[in-house]
Amino acid sequence: MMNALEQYDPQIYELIRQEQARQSGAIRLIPSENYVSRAVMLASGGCLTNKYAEGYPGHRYYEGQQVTDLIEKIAQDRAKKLFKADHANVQPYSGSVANMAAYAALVEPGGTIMGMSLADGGHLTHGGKVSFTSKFFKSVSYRVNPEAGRIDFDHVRDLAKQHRPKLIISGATAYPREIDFKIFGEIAQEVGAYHISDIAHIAGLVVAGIHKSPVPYADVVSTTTHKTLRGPRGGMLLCKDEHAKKVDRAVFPGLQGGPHMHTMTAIAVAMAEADTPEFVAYAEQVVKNAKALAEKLLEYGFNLVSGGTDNHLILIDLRNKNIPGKKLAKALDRARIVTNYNSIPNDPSPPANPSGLRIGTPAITTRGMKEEQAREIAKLINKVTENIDNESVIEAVGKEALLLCSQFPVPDHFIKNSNGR
Ligand code: DSN
Repeated sequence: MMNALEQYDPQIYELIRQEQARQSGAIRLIPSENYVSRAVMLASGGCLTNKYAEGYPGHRYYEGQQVTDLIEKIAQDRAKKLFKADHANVQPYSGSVANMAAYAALVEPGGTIMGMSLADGGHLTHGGKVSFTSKFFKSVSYRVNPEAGRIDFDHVRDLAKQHRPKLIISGATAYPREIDFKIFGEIAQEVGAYHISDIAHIAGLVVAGIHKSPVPYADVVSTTTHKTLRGPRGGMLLCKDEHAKKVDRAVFPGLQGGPHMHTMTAIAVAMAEADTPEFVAYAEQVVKNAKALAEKLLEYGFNLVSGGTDNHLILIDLRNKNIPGKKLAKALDRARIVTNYNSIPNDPSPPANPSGLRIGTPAITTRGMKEEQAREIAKLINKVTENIDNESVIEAVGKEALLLCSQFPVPDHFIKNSNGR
């Protein structure tokens, strides 16, 4: 495929080659990123990109669905098995659309939704001020406890009782601790709200059994497919049978037209990969690596929101280092360590130049790195932090990072194929 691209569009071929080199020559710590297998890559770049399939298997608005129906059913079945859910919709283009569809399925426009504040680790689509989720719905946000950096369920319950939302969203995008979905389910029941759980970040940890699944406690579970779950860029909704029709109608024809069949095909492949002991071992290592990285950072005097991590991500509060998150993220990027600057709870600085840095371990774990390398990475982060204005040190760290990358090349395959290879 790449040979054909080189021949027909050398300019784009060259840029893809450069991006591939960047991904392989950098320590990628953005917690929502990963490396997919060659099998996932092939499926997402295959001929299914040519097919329109508006509707659902057996009920399409276009002919020629002999193969697409089979693929969508396989993707649905694999997702249902993996997440132990009654129903799966594998059509959402992304997590944002999946969330919007879940809300639209259960709440009338103008109804009240309640999610974690963006500033405290929630996602834009959990009712963030600038998101359409707060324009089409009335949004109420719960905060984390400012000292502990953790969800305060008394506060969530009080707010729910005060505002009587139609739905409560559990889940986050920058929250380093395990979330008790059962309590969220109980609070939702107490106030007569639906419970939607967004597990985009931790889906891989949930299917591996490391974090408890929200499926028994939520009306609808929303996820992306590309973070810890290690599939292509996409979204998915899981729900109880009673909500299946409403959820399906909200996705199509409510919010989307034809599903991206190539992505769905790759999701099917990723679901099979996630249903293996190798995936469980990877997910366990993701958390071990995050804990090792967090412990070493603490030793270097970094303040971590909530004091550490239970999952794949770490949120560093940089105020004691007197370095804005953006400045450190940019310096680290020059040193081949890729992170993202992020708000911390009660951040005195604005989101465009916040006080935090968000890092995570899915991608380095996929490369085979373990606790020893996680600690080494903490050392490199510290070196850049302590020499933030010294370009020659930053360059030297970049060389160390490149060496580490060369020792852990990006693998093509993560699981044995059916021939045992
Ligand atoms: N904003 C993405 C992330 O990086 O967490 C989630 O959509």
